[in-house]
Amino acid sequence: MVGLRKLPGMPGWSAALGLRLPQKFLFLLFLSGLLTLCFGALFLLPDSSRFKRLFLPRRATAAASSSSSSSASSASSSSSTRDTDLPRSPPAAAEPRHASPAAPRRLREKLRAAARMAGPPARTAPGSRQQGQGGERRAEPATGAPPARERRAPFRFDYERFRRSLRHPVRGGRPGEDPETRARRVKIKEMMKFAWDNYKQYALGKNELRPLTKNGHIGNMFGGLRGATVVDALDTLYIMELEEEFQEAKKWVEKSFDLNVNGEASLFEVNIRYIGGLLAAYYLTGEEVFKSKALELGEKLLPAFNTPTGIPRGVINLGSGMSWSWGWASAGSSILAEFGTLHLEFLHLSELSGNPVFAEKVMNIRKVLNRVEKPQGLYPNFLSPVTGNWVQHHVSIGGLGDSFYEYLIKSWLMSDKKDSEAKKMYDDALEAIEKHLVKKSAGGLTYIAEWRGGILDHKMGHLACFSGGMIALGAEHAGEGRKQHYVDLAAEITNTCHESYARSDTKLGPEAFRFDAGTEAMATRLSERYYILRPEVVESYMYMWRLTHDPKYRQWGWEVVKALEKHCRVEAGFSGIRDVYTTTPTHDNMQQSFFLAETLKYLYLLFCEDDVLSLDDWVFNTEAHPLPVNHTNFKASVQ
Ligand code: DMJ
Repeated sequence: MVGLRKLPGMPGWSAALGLRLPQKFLFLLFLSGLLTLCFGALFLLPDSSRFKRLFLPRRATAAASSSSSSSASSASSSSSTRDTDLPRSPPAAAEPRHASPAAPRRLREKLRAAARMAGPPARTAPGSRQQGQGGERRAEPATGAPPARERRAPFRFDYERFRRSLRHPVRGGRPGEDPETRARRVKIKEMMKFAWDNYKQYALGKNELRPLTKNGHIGNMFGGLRGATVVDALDTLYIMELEEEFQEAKKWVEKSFDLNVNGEASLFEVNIRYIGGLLAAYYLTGEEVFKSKALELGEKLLPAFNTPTGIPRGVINLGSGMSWSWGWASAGSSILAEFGTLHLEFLHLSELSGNPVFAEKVMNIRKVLNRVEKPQGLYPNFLSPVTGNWVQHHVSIGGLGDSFYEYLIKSWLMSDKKDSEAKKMYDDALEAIEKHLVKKSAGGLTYIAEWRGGILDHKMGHLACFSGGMIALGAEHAGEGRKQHYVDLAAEITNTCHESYARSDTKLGPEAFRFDAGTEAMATRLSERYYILRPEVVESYMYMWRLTHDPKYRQWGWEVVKALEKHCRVEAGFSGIRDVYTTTPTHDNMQQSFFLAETLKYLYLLFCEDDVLSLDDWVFNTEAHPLPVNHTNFKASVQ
C-alpha cells in the first residue's frame, strides 16, 4: 500500500498521529470496514447513477440490475408480468443464451435492434430481482449511454406500417370470376358456417365438436387449454367474410380463453394451432387481444427449451413449465417435425414483442441441426435433446418429419427470400429426399417412400401429401434449369395423392397407402383405411392451382367437396370416417379443428382469385394460418 509506507526522512503517518500498535490495528480495522461499506452501497444506487458506473464494471452493474431480458413482451402484454407468470421451469442446464453464429447476418442485426428497442418490464418493482421467462438475463448495452429504461418508451409493433406494406388487399380485390367458381366458393363458405354453427351450439369452449353425440371433446393435447376450434377457425371465418361468426369467436377469445392452465400439452400442437391461429388473427385484424394472448402463450412454452442442447422436449406442463419427451419417442428423443415446426411462429413472436428470446431459441435449433451429421444427407425423425445426436434412423416426409421440411422453404419465403441458410437446407434436404426416397411405381405413380436405416418402406401417409404443395411452392425459386423439374415432381406427387382418393369408394383418401405386393396408392391394412378430415391433399391442389392454373386442380378439389358432403356431413357437423373403401362408412364422431383451419380454407382459396391471401404477402403455417412475409423488416416503433 504505497500511501501508507514510511518514506525515508519523513516521520511515519502513525508516528505523526502518535499511535501505538494496538491503536494502529484498531484504526486500520475501522478504515477497512468503512471502505467495504462504501463499496457495498454502490450496489444500492440506481443503474442510472454515474457514480455507480464509474466504480462498478459493466457486468456487475447488469447483474445487480433488476431488469430482465424477457420483457419487452411484458411491455405489451401486461398480464405476462404478473408474479404468477414468472418461470416455474426446471433448472436450465446448459441453456443456450445467444443467437446462433449460423444465423444470417441480417437476422442477427434485427435481433440486436429488437433487443435495443425492448423497453423495461412493465410494473417491475424497483430494485427487485426478476429473471426473464426462459431464464434469460440481459446486460445493459455497453455504450456508455444511459440505460435503456431511461431512454426507451415501451416497444410497439407498427401495425399500420405492416398493413401498408402488403401488396394485395387481404381478402383480394379482383373482380370478374365465372359464376360456377363463385357458386363453388359460396358452397364451401356454407360448409364452414355449418361446421362453426354446430361447434358453437354444442361444443363452444371445448376443443372439438363431436357431431354425432352433439357434445364437445377436450382431449389431452393442449394442456388444459380450451377452444382449439375457436382459435383454429378465426382466420378462416375472417377470410370467408363470415363477420358475425368471426365476432362470436373473437368474443370467446376475449372473455373465456384462459391461459392459466395446468396440464400436459404438445409443444408442437399448441404452437401451430393456438399461437399460429392467434398470430394470424392479429395480423389480419390488428386486434390487440390476439397479439397479447399469443405472446403470453409463447412465454409459457419457453421452459421446454431448457435442455442441454436447447432442442425442446415434446411435452410441456403449461402451469409448472416442466417438460419431457413423449413416452413413445425412442430413448427420450424429440421429434423432427415437432421441434422443426416452430420457426415461423417464433420469429413472429419476436417481431411482435421486441424480445429476441423466441428467435434465439429457433435459431439455436437450426444450429444444432446444421452441426449434426446427416446420413446420406437425410434428416432422421428422432433426435436426443441431451446429446444432439440422432436416436433412430427413420426418415419420413410424412408423419414425424413432414412440416420440418415445409418450414425450411417457408422460413426463406417469410424472410422475403433473405434467409439463404434456410433455402440451402431446404434445397439440400430435397435433393437427398429425391435421390433416396422418391420412387416410381410399376403403374407409373411417383411417390415418396419412408426410410428405415437404409431400407425403404414403400408407403406414403396422407400427411406426406402436403409435399406436392411444398415442392410447388419451392419450384418457382429453384436453381437454373431445375424449375420445370420441380414443377413436374410436385405435379406427379399431387397426382399420386389424387389417385389415393380416386381409387377409394368414397373418393376420400386413406390415412396411408402403399406401393407393394401389386398394390398402388391404396391402403392394405384395415388400420390405415380411415379419413379424419385431413387437409394435405387439398392443400397441394391449392398450391398447384396457384402455380399452374391447370383447371384439373379445381376439378379435383370439387370432387373432395362432394365427397365430404356425401360421407362426412352429418346432422350436427362434419365427421371423419373409419373406412374410405365402403360407401356406407361409419363415422368417428369427431370434427377436427384443422378441418376448419385448413381443409375448408384451402378448398375456399382454391376457388378464389390468387390475390386472396396472396402468396406474395403471406406464408401459411402448417395449420394453414397465414403469417406475413417480412417486406419491411417490420420496423419497430416507439410510442
Ligand atoms: C395439422 O394439424 C397440421 O397440418 C400438421 O402439420 C399435421 N397435420 C395436421 C392435419 O392433418
